[in-house]
Amino acid sequence: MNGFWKNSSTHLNETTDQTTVTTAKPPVLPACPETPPDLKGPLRIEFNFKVNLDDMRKQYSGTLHEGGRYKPPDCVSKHKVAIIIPFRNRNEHLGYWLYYLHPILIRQQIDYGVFVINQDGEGIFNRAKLLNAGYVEVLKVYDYDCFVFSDVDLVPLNDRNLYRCFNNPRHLAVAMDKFNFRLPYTGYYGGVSSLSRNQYIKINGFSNTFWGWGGEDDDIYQRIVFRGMSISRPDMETGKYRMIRHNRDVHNEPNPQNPDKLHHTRMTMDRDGMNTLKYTVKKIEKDILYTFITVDIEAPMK
Ligand code: BGN
Repeated sequence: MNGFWKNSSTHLNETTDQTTVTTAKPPVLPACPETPPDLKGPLRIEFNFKVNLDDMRKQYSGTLHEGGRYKPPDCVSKHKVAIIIPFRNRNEHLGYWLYYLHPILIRQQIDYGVFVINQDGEGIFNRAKLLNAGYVEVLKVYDYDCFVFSDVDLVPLNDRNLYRCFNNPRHLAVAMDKFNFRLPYTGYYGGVSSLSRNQYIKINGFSNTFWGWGGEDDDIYQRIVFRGMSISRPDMETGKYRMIRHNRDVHNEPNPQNPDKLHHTRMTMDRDGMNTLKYTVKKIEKDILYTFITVDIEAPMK
């Protein structure tokens, strides 16, 4: 027996014989189980320490791949998920987010990547337009079929809240501490949500025209309803979130024009969305913990 293996490896160096190539193939991995086996349930989340990103980079160097990407090593995940985070000037929040979310997402056994979409310049912030740009950019990287859109200041309190896609668009952040662990209103779709590629295409993506704070999530909710879909949600225990406290960004003040726009969503959604998106990529930085994409979204000044 020993002799046989010895001979065939010597053989490998000398010729590219078909049978030798076949024996060198890696084993076929099984599909990951529907329910990830190592979830812990409720988690303790605190924001009272400093996150050291360099320590994390070392810790994850053998686990994550360049650009903040992960694949379970011992099974094939059927969930190819891009996590898209709209961003500007919130490095401290991003540290906590990465610190808590990577281990959770790894336990959830998804094939995922973390993409931070950074708004360039000092213009008014536009969350939904950044999410649209993120959708386009991540599809240039990998064949993602599911998109989780997450604010940078939200960390789940339960790892059974699955960062994947469902038969209907999902709202994940259903019980945030800032709303006393309740939904503020039935049609609330803010914070963290997921849509499959088909669901996103059905609603023409998100609006590009909600500048400043407020209403863009209500607009997404309406798009979903107007296209005949409903919202899928985890139960209120599983859907608990902690928000990192912060002051409002001066470039993200409530915009008094936004509420009225919600009366027109049904009429405008087909001509305001992924089919009218315009932006330019300024820079792409690949870190071991995330991909950081800076985009110019033609933001007006305050
Ligand atoms: C709502 C905002 C949402 C926000 C939630 C929770 C608007 C539109 C006019 C009603 N909607 O009032 O965008 O996520 O509060 O903070 O401002």
